[in-house]
Amino acid sequence: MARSWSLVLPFGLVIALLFACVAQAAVVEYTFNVGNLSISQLCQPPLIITAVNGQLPGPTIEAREGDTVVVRLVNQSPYNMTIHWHGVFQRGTPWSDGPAMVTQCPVKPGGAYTYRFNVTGQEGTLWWHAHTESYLRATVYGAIVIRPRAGAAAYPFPTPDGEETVILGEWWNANVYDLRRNAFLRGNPPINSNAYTINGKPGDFYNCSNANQTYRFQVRSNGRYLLRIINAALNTNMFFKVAGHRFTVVAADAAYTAPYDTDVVVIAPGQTVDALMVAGAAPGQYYMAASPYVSATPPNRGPRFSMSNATAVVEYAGSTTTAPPQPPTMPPYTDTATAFRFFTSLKAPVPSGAPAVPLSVDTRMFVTVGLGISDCQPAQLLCNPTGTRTLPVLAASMNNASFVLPPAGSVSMLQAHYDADGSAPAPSVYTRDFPDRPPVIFNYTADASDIPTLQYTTKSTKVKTLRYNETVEMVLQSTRLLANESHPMHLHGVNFYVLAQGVGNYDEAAAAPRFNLENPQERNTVAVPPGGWAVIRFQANNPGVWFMHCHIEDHLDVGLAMAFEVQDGPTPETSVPPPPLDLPQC
Ligand SMILES: *[C@@H]1O[C@H](CO)[C@@H](O)[C@H](O)[C@H]1NC(C)=O
Ligand SMILES: *[C@@H]1O[C@H](CO)[C@@H](O)[C@H](O)[C@H]1NC(C)=O
Ligand SMILES: *[C@@H]1O[C@H](CO)[C@@H](O)[C@H](O)[C@H]1NC(C)=O
Ligand SMILES: *[C@@H]1O[C@H](CO)[C@@H](O)[C@H](O)[C@H]1NC(C)=O
Ligand SMILES: *[C@@H]1O[C@H](CO)[C@@H](O)[C@H](O)[C@H]1NC(C)=O
Ligand SMILES: *[C@@H]1O[C@H](CO)[C@@H](O)[C@H](O)[C@H]1NC(C)=O
Ligand SMILES: *[C@@H]1O[C@H](CO)[C@@H](O)[C@H](O)[C@H]1NC(C)=O
Ligand SMILES: *[C@@H]1O[C@H](CO)[C@@H](O)[C@H](O)[C@H]1NC(C)=O
Ligand SMILES: *[C@@H]1O[C@H](CO)[C@@H](O)[C@H](O)[C@H]1NC(C)=O
Ligand SMILES: *[C@@H]1O[C@H](CO)[C@@H](O)[C@H](O)[C@H]1NC(C)=O
Ligand SMILES: [Cu+2]
Repeated sequence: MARSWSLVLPFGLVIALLFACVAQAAVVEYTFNVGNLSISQLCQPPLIITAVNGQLPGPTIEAREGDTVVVRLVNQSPYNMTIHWHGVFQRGTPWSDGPAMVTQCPVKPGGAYTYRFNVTGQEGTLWWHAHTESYLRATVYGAIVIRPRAGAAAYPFPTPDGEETVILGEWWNANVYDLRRNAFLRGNPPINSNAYTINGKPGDFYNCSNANQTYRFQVRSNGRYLLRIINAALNTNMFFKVAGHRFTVVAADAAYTAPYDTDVVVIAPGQTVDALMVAGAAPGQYYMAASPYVSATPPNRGPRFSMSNATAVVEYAGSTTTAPPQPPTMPPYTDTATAFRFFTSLKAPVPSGAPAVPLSVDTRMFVTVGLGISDCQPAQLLCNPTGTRTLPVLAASMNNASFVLPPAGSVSMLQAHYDADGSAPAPSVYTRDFPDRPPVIFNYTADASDIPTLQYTTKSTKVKTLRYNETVEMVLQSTRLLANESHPMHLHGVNFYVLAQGVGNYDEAAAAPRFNLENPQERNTVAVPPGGWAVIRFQANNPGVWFMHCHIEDHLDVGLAMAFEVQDGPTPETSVPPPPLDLPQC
């Protein structure tokens, strides 16, 4: 795509016009062929995985703020498929958000659908991934890079000499779809991955020496690099370090932050962190490493994790050293203090003079999040062979509502919302009774592992209905019914401000006076501290149906989700548009 041109005028005068300087928005187009890829990892026999354009990770979408992105998804895989553009607001394009049965029916094998959306009002790193059930996002994911309209020179930090996308992932030596379906049938036992990956490759510590299993990243001595770090892992929070180097965090979830100096980045599933790294060490080779942060206590109650690390190599150009790369010292797997420090240290770049954070709140919600138990679902044949209700299975809930998607073959929630036209009769596939408060008040952070009556939860599809442009404040309170653990809560459709975070039971009288209303971080995914709480605030200025859920796949699968139904505003621009003609039908 031509970004600049030259006008050759008489008298040899050449005037270069930079498109970017006149802030011209472009249309960037991609075709995503989702299909089989045969790949061998960890020295195992080749495995057929589902991938986009034969790549793992899939292609990076590169755009500038204000551009229109058009992606044609062609489903050549054997599975129902959708893609979610994680963190993209989708203002005015709710039918392009992607979660299956929330905003669309899936694209069936052999089908196609074109996603169209603008990336307006956000800059930095986001990512895309499959948003269907059964683990398909383990191999169907990639980066979205949104640069300023005027190019890299317009970053609110020193222009980097280079940029590198660093996508953390998880790898299974198995067909993940079958693996997940079998686990579901047996009552959702967790399944740990065989390796973590950096840009699809596990690195040097996995009992497999194969030159193509380690990602290599070239730097020039004293160069300044922008690392766009994405946690695409299904179930694992990660620590990230580079031996002998420090970082300056400059953005998270495509929102700029005040510069934050650190030697370790902590990143929950769904989150992104942009960090500058100066290659100021002695020329040589250094390991970049990602290791799990296991938030759960007791640890065996959380998603399973493998005690290993993914590595890539940072190599200085021209270095002649033959010494092996130096590894960084990773934090202990259970280092919640380091995670809490990182998560609470990020701030918006400047104290906002204008009231960026909405100060008056229309709706206050207090929402418990956590794991529990439930009855076997009818489809879970292997956990409930006799049809009795005596075998409890793992479940998760928000305010004791354990979310289930509308059944395959019905209609998406957004379609039901659109068809209901904001009036009675109520939409067919959900109810409007998601509670603002927990139905039972209890000591949320007390160990309740021996109180099954509290742990028990039931399945439903409840939404919270909001008027257009309402301001919502939500306290997310972790429960300790089965375990203390961090839940990375992700909201579609808008960003939120993180006003406060803490441990224990939320105490409004103590917390509210200490809210950061000056320069809170803006995010699309907040890691609610284990055994603690987070307070978020957002403006519901995007009509549609927006999923909110834990980004740990094992928790989402068992119901740690809800949805907001945001009603239309007064104008066509503030209303849900008609569905695109090629929107898949169920
Ligand atoms: C893709 O792989 C699956 C096995 O995972 C196989 O059943 C299917 O036939 C393959 N499809 C194509 C188009 O090769
Ligand atoms: C690595 O190389 C082997 C054989 O050389 C190949 O089978 C495999 O697919 C490659 N793996 C990756 C991740 O590129
Ligand atoms: C997307 O951007 C284009 C070009 O600026 C504009 O014409 C269009 O109205 C925008 N679409 C939405 C839904 O805002
Ligand atoms: C490598 O193999 C050894 C011996 O089988 C095993 O103990 C170790 O856990 C393996 N390491 C990884 C990272 O899989
Ligand atoms: C990664 O894990 C291996 C053990 O599996 C350990 O020997 C190595 O030091 C670790 N590397 C880093 C960078 O932490
Ligand atoms: C709630 O439980 C925690 C952890 O067991 C305990 O420290 C705290 O005192 C309890 N709070 C109340 C009000 O009982
Ligand atoms: C959740 O709801 C179920 C079913 O009504 C009830 O048995 C259970 O005690 C409730 N638990 C909590 C924590 O509210
Ligand atoms: C939405 O509400 C905010 C303040 O709460 C106000 O500044 C803004 O103008 C409103 N926007 C619209 C489109 O009504
Ligand atoms: C749960 O977390 C809280 C707050 O971090 C802590 O005080 C408590 O000891 C933890 N409880 C268990 C059982 O791990
Ligand atoms: C795929 O989607 C169709 C229609 O949306 C549905 O009928 C079918 O059951 C789905 N298949 C699977 C394997 O989920
Ligand atoms: Cu979770």
